[in-house]
Amino acid sequence: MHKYKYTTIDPITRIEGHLGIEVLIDNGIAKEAHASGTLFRGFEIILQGRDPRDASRLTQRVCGVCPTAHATASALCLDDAFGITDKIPENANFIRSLIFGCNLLQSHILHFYHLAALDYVDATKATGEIHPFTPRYQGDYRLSEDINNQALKHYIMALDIRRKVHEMLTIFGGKMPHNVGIIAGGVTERPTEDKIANFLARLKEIIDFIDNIYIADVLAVARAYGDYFQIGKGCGNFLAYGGFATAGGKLFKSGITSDGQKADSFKQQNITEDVKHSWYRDESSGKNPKQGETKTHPEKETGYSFIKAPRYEGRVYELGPLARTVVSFAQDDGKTKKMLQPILSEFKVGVESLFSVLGRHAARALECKLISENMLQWLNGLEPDGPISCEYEIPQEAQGSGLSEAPRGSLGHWISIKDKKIQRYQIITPTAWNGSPKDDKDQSGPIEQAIIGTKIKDEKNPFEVVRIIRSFDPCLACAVHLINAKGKRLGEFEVV
Ligand code: NFE
Repeated sequence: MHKYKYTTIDPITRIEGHLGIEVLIDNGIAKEAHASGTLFRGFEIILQGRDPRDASRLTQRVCGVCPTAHATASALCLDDAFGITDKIPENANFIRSLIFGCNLLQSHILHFYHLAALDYVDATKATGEIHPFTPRYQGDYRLSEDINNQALKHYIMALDIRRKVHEMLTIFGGKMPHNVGIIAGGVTERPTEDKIANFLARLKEIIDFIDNIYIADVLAVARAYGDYFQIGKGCGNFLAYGGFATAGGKLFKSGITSDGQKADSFKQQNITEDVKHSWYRDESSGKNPKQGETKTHPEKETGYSFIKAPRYEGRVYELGPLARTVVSFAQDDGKTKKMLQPILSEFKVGVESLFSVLGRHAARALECKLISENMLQWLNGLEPDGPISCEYEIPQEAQGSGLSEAPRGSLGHWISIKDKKIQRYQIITPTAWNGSPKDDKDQSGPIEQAIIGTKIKDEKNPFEVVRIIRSFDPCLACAVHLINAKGKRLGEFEVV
């Protein structure tokens, strides 16, 4: 009989939310991985029977980290259902992008410095203290003392930068989290010269931080941990809905690719959600979110997660900053190619090496550069006397969808309206894709696939596993909700 070592990390700390991972290790290799979202969300149920306009307020409560992504997707969804997508004034498009862009920047900076960096930076070297930097693993910290100390200073500096990005968001969004600026039909806040100047003053400092500190720190980590260009590849399929309307189309391109060289167009009717291994009733399996249902079945024996398994044409796809970068690269996007080239040259790697732990961190930092620089154009495009919203009537019956990007990948909202009320609402978050369990064909989800096959050097300190998981920046608050408290368990036992 085969004896496996079976490692459970639950919860994974320094991520957003509560994710449990079980990894089956055989002779130092991860043979099997189960990603489990052990909380139930249920916003789809809360929304039934409500005024459709409530969606932009309530769905933001799905998560305090990416609420503006939900505000954006729900506003697009309502615009579509109300038949006003083409009537949204340019001012409103720019202000929506500015509000959402702030949130994306803040989220990426949060992820690198306050969630992921301590996998690479040894906080105890400078402070001599383990607390409050726990839990942490022992061993594989490779940065020189100087770079390590500098990174710790930047850890503190990044807190201040995030505060300033929040302030920037409130100029047009009113507050953070859960802005009140983005609504169906446009936005609530008029652009004034004062507000534009206020935004700009902060933006210059943020751009400076991204260009000279954030990107430099990611490169410093990449130089010391170069083997992580080969670790955590995952499914190798990438999908992006596209986002951030600009004058020349979308800043983030829409599409799918499997090699980073050639992209195909994305069609939302090809999305389905499987539930064979999720705690939902089997009759809702395989449905497109337009017809999607949320019927829980927590006792289901084949289930191991409250996350469904979203698939595209029945295949597993990774979403997120890396997916957006690769999808744009495959479409020959000049800005993306220009940003990536110095990295590919310095590390002497091809685009396929970006399908990795380090590729995900690099893509996140680079898209901060892209967004922050585009903010200057969006600010310049504002017309203080121009309109900020359009009129509409809530239809008696309608359907709509709102596809956007979120910090962690593509985000979709779908609505059906009946008697002017929400009849059905479905949300598929990026972490639902990336953190999904196996599907009806037993294909493992993207994070699971990225772990399977990985060599684990020290099973008591499974750096590889947590670095892979955190490179996806999972947010289980987004994917699932409602706590079913479980303690931390990190150990080994034999499965016979
Ligand atoms: Ni809670 Fe979210 C993002 C969304 S992830 S953070 O980004 O949508 O599923």
